[in-house]
Amino acid sequence: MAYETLLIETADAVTLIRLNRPGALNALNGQLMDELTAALDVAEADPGVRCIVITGSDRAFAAGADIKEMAAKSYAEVYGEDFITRNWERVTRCRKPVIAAVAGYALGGGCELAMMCDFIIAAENAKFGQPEINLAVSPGAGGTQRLTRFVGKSKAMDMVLTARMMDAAEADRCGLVSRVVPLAELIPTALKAAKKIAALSPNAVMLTKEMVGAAYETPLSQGVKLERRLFHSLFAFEDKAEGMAAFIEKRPPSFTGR
Ligand code: DAK
Repeated sequence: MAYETLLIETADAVTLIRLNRPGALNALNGQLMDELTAALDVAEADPGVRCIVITGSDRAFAAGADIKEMAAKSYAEVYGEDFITRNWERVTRCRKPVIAAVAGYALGGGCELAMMCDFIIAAENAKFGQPEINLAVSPGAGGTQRLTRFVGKSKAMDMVLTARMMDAAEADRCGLVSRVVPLAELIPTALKAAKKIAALSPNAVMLTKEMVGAAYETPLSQGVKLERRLFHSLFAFEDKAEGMAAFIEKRPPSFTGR
């Protein structure tokens, strides 16, 4: 498929998806979200891809849903076409790990998209915000829920009610991002993390991702029970024997995904 709003490269089992609407600070319009959905479908279906990185430009990860596209939409239209739900949540259904590499603005739907990924690596110039209240709407792609789980009620309320942006240092302090690096090191750092993940046993990676994801959806006792069951299930794969034998034999493991 030819993409008009994305730039995509795959190397070393990692697909790097770059949001690419430079004239609109990567505002997330219907075409971009359709293409992102298609690109994630392709990466998920390709057994040669083990990890995905989503990034934007140095100036903007994404400045939100496309306001110019949304402005003319009526209630009947957004409800009728299942606006947002239809094509915004593919990343939350990825079984393979997805890293957001964020430089510049990650606002509104851009912040929500980053939070849908498994973890966020931020450049020092990153700015996160949910400024929808300025437009007399609210976050609509999970922002009130995921941001609150990441940063707690007080900061989430502050951000969604005042539209205040959080810089990378504050995002690091409050756990919204996993690490902050100089802008020039953002993509190399994200790709290094992705390649490390891609070299591991894919079943262990996907099941471990599922376990951490469950921490957001289940009470502790249920989450721990799920973890135990999935941990046991990892013993069914040949990769478990290989990983442990390689350690004992003091050699690098060779994982097959079986
Ligand atoms: N949409 C469309 N165009 C945008 C845009 C956006 N979100 N953000 C920036 N642009 C465009 C600007 O219009 C400008 O285009 P031209 O005028 O050159 O044609 C170009 O990008 C450069 O922007 P600026 O000239 O404004 O650049 P500055 O450096 O001066 O300012 C800024 C950067 C990021 C502070 C500013 O552009 C800005 O405040 N942008 C809007 C940020 C924002 O409000 N984002 C939240 C969008 S609302 C829903 C689900 C989800 C949502 C809503 C409903 N439902 C389920 C119903 C989500 C909503 C949102 O995300």
